[in-house]
Amino acid sequence: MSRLIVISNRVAAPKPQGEGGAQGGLAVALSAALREYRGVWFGWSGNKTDQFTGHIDFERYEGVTSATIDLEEQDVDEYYNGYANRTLWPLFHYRIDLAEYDRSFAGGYERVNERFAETVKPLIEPDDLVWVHDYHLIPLGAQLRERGLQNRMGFFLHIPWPPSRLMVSLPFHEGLVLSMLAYDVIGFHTEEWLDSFRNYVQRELGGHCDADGTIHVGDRSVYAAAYPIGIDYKEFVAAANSAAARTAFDRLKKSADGRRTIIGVDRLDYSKGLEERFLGYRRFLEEHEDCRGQLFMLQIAPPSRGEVHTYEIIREHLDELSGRINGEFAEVDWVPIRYVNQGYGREDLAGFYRASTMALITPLRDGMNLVAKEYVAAQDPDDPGVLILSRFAGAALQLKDALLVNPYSKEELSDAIHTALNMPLEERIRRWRSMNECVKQEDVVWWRHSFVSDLEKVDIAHRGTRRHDVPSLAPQPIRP
Ligand code: GDG
Repeated sequence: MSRLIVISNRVAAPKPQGEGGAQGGLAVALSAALREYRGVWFGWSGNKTDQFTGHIDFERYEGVTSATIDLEEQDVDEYYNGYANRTLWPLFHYRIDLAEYDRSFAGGYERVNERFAETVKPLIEPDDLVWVHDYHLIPLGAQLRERGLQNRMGFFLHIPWPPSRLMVSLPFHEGLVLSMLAYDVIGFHTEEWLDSFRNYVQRELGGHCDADGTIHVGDRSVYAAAYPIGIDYKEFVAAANSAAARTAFDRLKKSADGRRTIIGVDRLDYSKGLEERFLGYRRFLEEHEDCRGQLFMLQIAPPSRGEVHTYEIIREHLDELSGRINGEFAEVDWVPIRYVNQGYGREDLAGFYRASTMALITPLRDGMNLVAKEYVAAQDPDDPGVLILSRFAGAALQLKDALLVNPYSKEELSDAIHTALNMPLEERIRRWRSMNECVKQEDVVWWRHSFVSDLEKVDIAHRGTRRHDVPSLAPQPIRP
């Protein structure tokens, strides 16, 4: 069996129990996928260095070798905080109003991708499968090909692919997308993101798409498909049944004092629709005076990307908005929103999910959303809670028995909370069973198998040794 070389921006190899914390969805999913693999996970350590040397730190835990490098401050500013999180993240989440285009960001992004390519290449053996993850590393495949790598290489995008009309607002967008054609397989979470990608390739690059999923642009061909990511179902159900989860369950139930809980768990990010969620809940409190005091919202939102200004702003807005709603509706013995900016261990989260009458998961745009699946997996089969889910999350295409809502509509959110509160047990069980079946079958192992087996099928001999002259994302201005 080939080894698997996973390359992503950050590396979070599985840690001993008790070192939980707020890992992102990608980290959680890949830890699970790599646990069984004889593989290497390569990426940035999260640390800075004065001078990039290409030194790699190796660590081994539970069969996974992690290989990490430190980056210079300028790299982190331009590549991570810059192009990845101030340009691509907002653009790919349809927020061109927040996207910042700066040539230095694009230059830093290219430089760091080159540094990754230079450093990881010596670790890759001829038979290895290479699997690159997410928007931080789109051009890495082309950088590796330029250095002569002929291995089977796949790329998975964990966030949405934007409609072409938005994508073209990115300067030198063609260069970025052409660089993706260096991979053999490209994966998206849903057909919707895949369609947008195909549409871009046809409209902007003059490519064409075969019915079998192969995309052709000039003499290059790549297979692109949808592979919806799942959770580590077994691990999460075990977490939900652990002693720590029971303690967390009891803690929440005790403090709820007979009141029902609406739970939300999200990285503090504008794409997660937290402001709109609070306003929808506020509308509910306004419209249903009789329900005040009978329920409360627990919003867990560990801060992320604190060095990016838009994240400071959203944090301030949410502090202010939650305070305002609490001030407006609270009683001496009841506060409508418990807004918590810290992370919890996975067992704790599982216990909180199980203790909650409903989950309100309403991103404005989300590649998939793993919290929705975790909520389903954590429920008591005899008395499950209700999932209210944004129709703009990738997960909505699989979890059709959730109460699907438009997260921008306060009325829809309010109505859905009311429906969930009053949903009869039989209906809750029926909806939950169908969602649970999907979360259980299409788990992270299924996701990894689907992607990796398509990558294994790539016929390298047929592909030949392609050249990849990729236009720069930050060409220097032409001087007279
Ligand atoms: C990206 C895409 C896609 C959150 N708070 C705590 C905590 N978490 C964990 C959750 C969940 C993960 O973080 C969040 O995953 P999501 O999928 O909801 O969102 P992103 O972080 O934005 O992930 C997303 C994902 O990649 C995978 O492809 O689904 O669309 O945006 O697992 O449980 N974990 C702990 N404590 C917390 O307080 N332990």
